[in-house]
Amino acid sequence: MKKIQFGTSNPGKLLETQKLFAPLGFEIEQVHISYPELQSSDLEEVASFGINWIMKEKKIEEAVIIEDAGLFVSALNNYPGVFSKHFFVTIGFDGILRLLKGKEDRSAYFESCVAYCEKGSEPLFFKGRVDGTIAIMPRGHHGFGYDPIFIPKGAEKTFAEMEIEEKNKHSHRAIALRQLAEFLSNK
Ligand code: ITT
Repeated sequence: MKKIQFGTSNPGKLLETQKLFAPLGFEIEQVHISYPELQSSDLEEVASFGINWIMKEKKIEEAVIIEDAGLFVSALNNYPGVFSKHFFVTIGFDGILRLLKGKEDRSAYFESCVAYCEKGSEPLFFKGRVDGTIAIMPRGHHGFGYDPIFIPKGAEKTFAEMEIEEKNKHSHRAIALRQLAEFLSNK
């Protein structure tokens, strides 16, 4: 089984990635490497800085991925976006629901940028986006982060009401990871 290390502190991201790659014969191993997060409004810039820093500073066995993601809410001028983690740990998804009270436009999207790098090669980037709406009330107990308030387009459930396999049919992360999987299977 081929191994890819995943530099993440987020067990939810890890599980979603493992579920998607297991049938393809890849073992995804979590590694705890914290890397500096660039202050930029562009996820790819953040991921690019992170992966280049890791390849320079850390010992990678064969290949590594990192992922940066965020929730972009239209009525909040696309906030929290790249600040999604900070917003989540300080104000939480309740804060989004409060800010959207009385607003008609509840559209939002999640975006993901996956950076992948093999030892001795240049990093590659894969992006995914899922459009949807912010629910009126939080629903569901699966997943992490903003999952209880995000309903992807074409679904009625929030991400938190879905098992991982179902979330992976829709999610920004799965869209980006499937492109990486396709790249790896064509190598
Ligand atoms: P890393 O260690 O991999 O960086 P993280 O949780 O810090 O994990 P990000 O920096 O990408 O991840 O932060 C993005 C935040 O956006 C994350 O903490 C969640 O609050 C939110 N988020 C991203 N993807 C999500 C998803 O699929 N479902 C719910 N919330 C998500």
